[in-house]
Amino acid sequence: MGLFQKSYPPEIAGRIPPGQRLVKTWPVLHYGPIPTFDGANWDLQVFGSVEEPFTLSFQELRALPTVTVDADMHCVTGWTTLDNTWEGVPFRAIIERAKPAADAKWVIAHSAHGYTSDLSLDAMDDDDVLLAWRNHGQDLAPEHGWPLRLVVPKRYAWKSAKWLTGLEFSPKNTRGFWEVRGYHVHAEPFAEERYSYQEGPRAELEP
Ligand SMILES: Nc1nc2c(c(=O)[nH]1)N[C@H]1C(S)=C(S)[C@@H](COP(=O)(O)O)O[C@H]1N2
Ligand SMILES: [Mo]
Repeated sequence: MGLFQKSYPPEIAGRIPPGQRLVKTWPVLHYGPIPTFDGANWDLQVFGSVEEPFTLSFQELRALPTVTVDADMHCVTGWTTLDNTWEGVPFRAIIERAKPAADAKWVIAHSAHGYTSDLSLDAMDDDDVLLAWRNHGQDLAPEHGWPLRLVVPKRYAWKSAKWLTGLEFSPKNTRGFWEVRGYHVHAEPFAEERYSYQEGPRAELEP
């Protein structure tokens, strides 16, 4: 603990990863413009190394059973927010329907304007990972990812792609937008996995 590290009450201190600070507002952070949404032309494609690739229209997406997940959010620039209530479709429902092939080890999230993020299937196959369209009981604002964003609470928030348009299962990793720019493939906040130089030599091969 450095001299300038802010200290938090014990009940929340354990939820703030090293090098992070708690903020009360919800910052907006992304690269590039906010895409416009047109429900008639929107779809989500689930493809790659799966037995049952499928595409969901906006209506089909919104007809699926939903869950509510209470999760913290950690941006690698240093801010953390606690107790974000997300609503949407659990990623495990996508896994069940798509049936990943035995060799699928990675999931590449694709979103508007070519933004991508790569996650191990191990990281994605968790009960708090979801495709969300509501936060704290309200539809997501366009700047927070409407109509659909990925939420992976146990990874730095750049992995949680806003304006999600596709989920690609793959035996091999393809580094995402930030991962090719020097950020970590696994990105676990409590291990402070911020940068690619911290990765082991096989981080991209063995999830
Ligand atoms: N499509 C897309 N998703 C994105 C980003 C982006 O630039 N484009 N930025 C990421 C980063 S760095 C963070 S911290 C979170 C921020 O989400 P918020 O703006 O809803 O707080 O979105 C992530 N998802
Ligand atoms: Mo971020």
